[in-house]
Amino acid sequence: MKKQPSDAAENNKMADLEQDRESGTDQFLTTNQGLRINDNQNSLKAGERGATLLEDFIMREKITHFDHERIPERIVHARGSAAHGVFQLYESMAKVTKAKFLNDTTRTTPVFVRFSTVAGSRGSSDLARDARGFAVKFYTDEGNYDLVGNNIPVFFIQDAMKFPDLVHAVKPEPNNEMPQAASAHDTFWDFISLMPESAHMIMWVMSDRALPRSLRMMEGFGVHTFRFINAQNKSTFVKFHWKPLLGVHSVAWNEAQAISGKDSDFHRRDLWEAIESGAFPEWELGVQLVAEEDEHKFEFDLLDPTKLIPEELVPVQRIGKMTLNRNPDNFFAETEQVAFHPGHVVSGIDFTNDPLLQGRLFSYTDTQLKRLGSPNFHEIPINRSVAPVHNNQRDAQMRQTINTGKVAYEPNSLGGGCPFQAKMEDGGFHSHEERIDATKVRARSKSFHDHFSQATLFFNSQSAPEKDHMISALSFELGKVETIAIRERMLGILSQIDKGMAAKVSAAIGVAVPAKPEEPINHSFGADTDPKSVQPVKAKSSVERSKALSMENTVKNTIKSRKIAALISDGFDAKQLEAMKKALKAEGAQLKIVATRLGSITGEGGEAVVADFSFLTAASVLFDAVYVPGGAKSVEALSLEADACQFVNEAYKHCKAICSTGEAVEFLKKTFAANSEGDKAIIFGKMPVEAPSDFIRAIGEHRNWGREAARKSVV
Ligand code: HDD
Repeated sequence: MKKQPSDAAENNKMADLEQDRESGTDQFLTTNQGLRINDNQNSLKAGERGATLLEDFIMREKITHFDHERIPERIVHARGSAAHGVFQLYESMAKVTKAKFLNDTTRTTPVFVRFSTVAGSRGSSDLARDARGFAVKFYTDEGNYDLVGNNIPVFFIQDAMKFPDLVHAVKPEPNNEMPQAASAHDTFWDFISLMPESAHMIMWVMSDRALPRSLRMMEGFGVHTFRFINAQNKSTFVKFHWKPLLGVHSVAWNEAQAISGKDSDFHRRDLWEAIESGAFPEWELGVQLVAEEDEHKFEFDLLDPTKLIPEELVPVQRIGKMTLNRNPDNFFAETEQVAFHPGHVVSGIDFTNDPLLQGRLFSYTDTQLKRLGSPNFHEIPINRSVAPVHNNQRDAQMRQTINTGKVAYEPNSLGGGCPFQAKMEDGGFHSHEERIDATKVRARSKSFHDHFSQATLFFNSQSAPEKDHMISALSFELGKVETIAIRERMLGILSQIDKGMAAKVSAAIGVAVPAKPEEPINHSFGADTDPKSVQPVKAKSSVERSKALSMENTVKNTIKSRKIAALISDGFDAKQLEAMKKALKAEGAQLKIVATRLGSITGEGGEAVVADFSFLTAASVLFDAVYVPGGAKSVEALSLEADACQFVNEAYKHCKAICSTGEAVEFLKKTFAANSEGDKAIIFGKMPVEAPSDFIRAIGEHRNWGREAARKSVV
């Protein structure tokens, strides 16, 4: 284990989780039975040139194990990256929940967090346009608590019954297995165009939220409304949020596509490297609390997972901080085998009747049985609870626990009645006693029928560049749809969200908005239901714009862990380079040298700097900003290098901060960065005084998205 949390109690908990680790160093090679292996190079043969013998139990064991190395990948969220960390509570939430890890500010709770894309296979690119999974396992003293959320606060569908349809529609088309990790194809939009309840979620996945700059710069959401239960068994509704301390930032779509080619592990690498370098990712856990008696005071239903509670109506209270401080040791054992489940709760947290959540409560155990192969998946080290487990479950494939004694039933007298039920005051889980007096039906509540008002709220809350990106994304996705009737139906949906947006997409994809956009529309009802009775309605949203929904309003005052490329060639100005490196390092950012070749590059005064990358091994899409130091010879060489010019042009196109000092201004003049008038993210600086601070401010802004509108007249 590389980094041990300091707290002693926690060390013990972590030690429990570590007990099955095996380093393989300083040890003899053995079979799985512990027999030392003498020759790992040759199979047992009848003579040097003879046939291999069936007797070779060592080779058979090795190959059998290899043959079974792959387990089924997750049907969704197959592509994932994870890390260990800790959660620290700021203030006791005892008033609303009896969950001990949310009561005691002196406790540190270990966590394991897995981020994922949804649609792609395990080997697909990190930069697909997609929602991101954000699943947190809290190893609490009262058992494991899993908060299995996404980086988007709402979902496509309202009822779990539709989940297989949604996933079949978005996955590669079954006849030709295309496209991989992409929603831009007919089956997805066919389904969406017939499911108006997805309108709100579609706005989010067509926004830049679906293209995070880093997993460390994403928000997380529990999506459903859950319940907190306090010691008096009083219930309070709760929505969970994760707020990244680095802010919420995204890349451009064109950039995402290029990153997929240059480094399809971009997010995985970024998370790994940040943790290795000590720049530990941090999020604050936020809660929105709604008193039980206020359940019906909103214009939407709290049980509808296609709705969020605007922060203007219920503020997010930040109650603790999660820090990821340790990379997994073994991807398969930890990241691949971790088994999350929304039904892994602790006393003090309970469910609501959200029909999507209710279905999830079934699905996750079922999927783990298939994927991990046995009901003993809880015994895999990464899934083990740090709270002791005692019950009468026995046997099954791959059982690890060696239960002693003959009592495996309850009630019993031979085992002294053990293990016995826990009273509520001893932490025994007691389901929230909700009064239900209902007719058994297959139906959707009328309170779920407003599909468009929050989609409109989301669109209206975006800045102008964010709206442009959404329109481009929709134009791209629907432009890839071959069936014209699907494009038309989608325009019908979009026009009910925002007519201006629909008109722009319509112009881009060459299909007119249908005259009667509201029909045909809703397919989320049974065959005997009168369609008119279930058509979407549009509620009046009590909030017209919500600040929290736009990334424009996020944290923009830090460049911690950002990567900046310095373009150099022989003859660069070493003093300027050093000054910039120092200034960026002081702010927690890294300056990486990208040069005309790898190896040692010589400065004007004979100084030597080793290149981190060459123009062959790097690309501007892998960096947050570009700096070009002076030095006449270096600048001349860069000016003649098409890749160097392209590096800057791409950074310009993706609205990044670009800075030159000394003679490098001449190089920038040969690129689009020459269009710097009024562009605060293009800095022609004098070193060492002004350039770093202006540059640092510009990088902190993340991007100058306003450049795109200006660029249209230039590029
Ligand atoms: Fe799910 C995995 C999040 C709806 C069925 N889901 C999975 C993961 C995340 C989510 C983050 C990956 C966990 C990991 O890293 O291992 N899922 C969500 C959210 C949803 C949601 C936020 C809606 C609010 N999911 C949902 C429904 C169903 C499922 C309605 C089925 C009825 N989800 C699964 C699954 C997966 C899964 C098939 C695949 C692998 C796994 O569970 O362990 O059971």
